[in-house]
Amino acid sequence: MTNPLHDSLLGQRAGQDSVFLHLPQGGTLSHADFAARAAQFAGALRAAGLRPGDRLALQTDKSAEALALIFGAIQAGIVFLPLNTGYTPDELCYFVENSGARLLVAAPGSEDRLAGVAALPELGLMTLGEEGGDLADRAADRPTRFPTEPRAPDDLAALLYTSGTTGRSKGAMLSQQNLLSNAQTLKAEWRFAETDVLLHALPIFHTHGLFVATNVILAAGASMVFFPRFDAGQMLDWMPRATAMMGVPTFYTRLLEDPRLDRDRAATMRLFISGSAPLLAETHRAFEERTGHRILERYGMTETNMNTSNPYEGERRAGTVGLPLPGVEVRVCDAQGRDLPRGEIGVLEVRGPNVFQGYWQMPEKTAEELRANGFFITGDLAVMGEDGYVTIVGRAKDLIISGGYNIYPKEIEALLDEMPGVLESAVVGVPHPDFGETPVAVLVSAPGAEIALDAVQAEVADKLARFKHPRHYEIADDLPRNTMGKVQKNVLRDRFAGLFPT
Ligand code: MCA
Ligand code: AMP
Repeated sequence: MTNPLHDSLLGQRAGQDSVFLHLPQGGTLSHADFAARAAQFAGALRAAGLRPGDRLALQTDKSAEALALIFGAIQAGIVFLPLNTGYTPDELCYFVENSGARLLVAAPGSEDRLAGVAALPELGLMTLGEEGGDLADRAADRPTRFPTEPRAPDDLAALLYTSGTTGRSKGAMLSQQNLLSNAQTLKAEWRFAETDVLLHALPIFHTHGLFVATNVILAAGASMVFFPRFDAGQMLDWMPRATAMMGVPTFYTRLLEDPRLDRDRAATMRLFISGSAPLLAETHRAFEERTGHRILERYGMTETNMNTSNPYEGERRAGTVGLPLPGVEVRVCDAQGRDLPRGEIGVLEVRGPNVFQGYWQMPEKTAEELRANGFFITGDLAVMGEDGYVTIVGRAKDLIISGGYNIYPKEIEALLDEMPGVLESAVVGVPHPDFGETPVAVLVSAPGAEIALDAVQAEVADKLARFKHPRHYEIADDLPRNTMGKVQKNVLRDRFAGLFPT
């Protein structure tokens, strides 16, 4: 095999007329059509001067074209970094600079908005959208076959930015083998086959939508209904033509709000999978009552792909993330990395072919989170039962998960602390009926100063993606602290727990 990820996912089906994508706006795309378009993108990237190992940044709307670009990059040995479409130019600059990307691909019409980013040295800017763009035009002129670039299993395929357990975003280096091994394991564990039709409404700039959903479907030779975004009504329209769905918990709570969701509508479905954030046991039960299906919950991270899953056959236990996947070692440890007995709460550590290669150009950060013996410290607090089922009980890291998107309080606090009149700030996650959790900001004013909340919110809107914006601000005299002087975020969480009734 020359390029294991390309060959196993797309290459082996490149000549097949079988459907890969059902497009809700009309029509389908076969494996052969998709492979041909990916090859054209591979050619266009090469013609633009990108060599194997170079980085390609993309902030594009979800479309078949954007997906084909990603698979073109894989075929050409180019390392891609997909970026949340909600990121502001300020946020984007960091990722592009840090990764040393040679090319940024963005939506047509975004050139003015991205002028500051495009001014970075040695960076090209091209556009791509559902309806075209200059990269699409260039690709149209390229041959529909491309000589696949040979890659070794440890060669990098993608850089996915995540803040990990602390601080500024870091590029998680994912190798060909990391991605392929996980796709093959999940395909087998979840019994995906050519007859499956997946409802795909996740974004394709994160592990869940790209590596879990798309790679598993390709590995199985199955097809997916490729929605531009999640819309409960549209999902329900398509459900009778599908067999499986993958989603974050918000998908499930929103589906439950629609009275059309019932046993009949879900009659052709064989599997509903949830992940990226905790699924409430209550949602699990309500979904089973309405549809007769027990949601299969699994657990993973950007750095590790998927680690544990409830079983396909066997008990899908609400409130747990199931058992370690085959080939993945999972242990619950104390802070020194010593194994704790079953039933005790500790930090979850994982090791296996799924675990990433480290953080891009940050060897110290890598050493802090990836032990010399190969175990990765997830920062999630968990307990493992006698029967091996893992339950995530909390987080040792300061992280908020809103609708499946990660928000790092530190990033928001750093911005708030710089605002005129602000002495200090604290951001905490509180329960939210739709997003699971949402950030709330507490601001303390400097002596004699007054905080202009309008100005604070305007600055937040300018600098940070919408999903990170606190949904509530409070001005307080001080922050609760323990005897060591550390801010007691749990006190703040309790104080605001009932702000958004769930
Ligand atoms: C959109 N908004 C959000 C979110 N999404 N705010 C907070 N949290 C969010 N997740 C903003 C919108 O910009 C909008 O702003 C307002 O909130 C309401 O938008 P709405 O129409 O309700 O949102 P939506 O477009 O329907 O999106 C909600 C969503 C979406 C469907 C839950 O966020 C989503 O697809 N989430 C999935 C994320 C995901 O794939 N995570 C996997 C990460 P305004 O009001 O100003 O217009 S991978 C991972 O975690 C690991 C590896 C794993 O285990 O999978
Ligand atoms: P990310 O950094 O986007 O890869 O997010 C990974 C984090 O999401 C994990 O470290 C967990 O905190 C959380 N997560 C993912 N799946 C689950 C799940 N099923 N239950 C609870 N938390 C989860």
